[in-house]
Amino acid sequence: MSNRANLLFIGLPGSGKTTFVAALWHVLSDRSSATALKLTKLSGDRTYLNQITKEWRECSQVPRTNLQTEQVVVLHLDGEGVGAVDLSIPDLAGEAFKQQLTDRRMSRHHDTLVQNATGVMLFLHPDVQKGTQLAVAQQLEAMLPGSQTAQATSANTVPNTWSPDMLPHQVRLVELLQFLLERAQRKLRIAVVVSAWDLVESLGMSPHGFINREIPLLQQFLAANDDLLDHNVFGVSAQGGDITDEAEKQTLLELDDALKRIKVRHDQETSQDITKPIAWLLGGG
Ligand SMILES: Nc1nc2c(ncn2[C@@H]2O[C@H](COP(=O)(O)OP(=O)(O)OP(=O)(O)O)[C@@H](O)[C@H]2O)c(=O)[nH]1
Ligand SMILES: [Mg+2]
Repeated sequence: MSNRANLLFIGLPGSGKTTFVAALWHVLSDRSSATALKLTKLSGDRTYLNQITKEWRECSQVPRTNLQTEQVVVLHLDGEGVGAVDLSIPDLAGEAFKQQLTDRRMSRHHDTLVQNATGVMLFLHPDVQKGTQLAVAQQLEAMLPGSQTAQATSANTVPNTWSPDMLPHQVRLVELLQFLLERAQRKLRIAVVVSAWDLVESLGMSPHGFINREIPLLQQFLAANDDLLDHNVFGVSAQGGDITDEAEKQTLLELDDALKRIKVRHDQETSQDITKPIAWLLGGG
């Protein structure tokens, strides 16, 4: 008998959810590498998985998920410390999470997914830190009476009224987690996945170190709520590199085995096992 488990992948648009699912399906269906979780059988409609994994293999951009293209992926897995499990993972649109922030409402469908979630994977792309927050702060400063730059500030550089678009990235992530905790019925395991890890690995930090330094509000929120959640942080390069850079894309395509593109960093350990964060969410590791 298999247990049933439901994971919830959350993250803003472009945070790497679909790319992760595509690489995961490649690894599971390829079966040639040692992974914490293995596929036990194939069943259900695999059209979506095969389509995104084909794009992934070809180093093409996986299509952005929108509210119409959201799919639920079901995987039959087995692993040490986890046992046989029928795992369901909806590939949701980041757009839906963005709407939760602007409308402060969650659809009934999302609410059901939250209530049934065994574990949550929170995706964040390391590049989104590059925002305009400093520019906004400078504009606000210029508006203060007595500011040296106040005279030079023309009407069109004065910021408009506040809008949710101005929310810093880490505030958005904490908001998304607050929505979850409010609706979840039990203590949740949350795996934070810093996607596109290849872009930041040269900084020499561990994934924990990275969010500590770059996204401290999120780190503090996770630590302060340890009565409601258990968390862990992984750095995952699911694609292996920047496919918008032609030379880098060629290097990735020339690898004799696409599995070698994947890198998963956890604390000081680096592996190619993309099932690790899922195994941890399911109680293994
Ligand atoms: N450099 C690098 N970029 C990556 C990696 N994985 C994903 N990306 C890029 O990050 C972005 C994430 O894309 P998706 O996987 O579609 O993100 P998503 O969270 O599914 O987005 P929505 O469907 O809009 O919710 C894309 O531009 C990818 O090319 C990686 O391992 N390395
Ligand atoms: Mg997507």
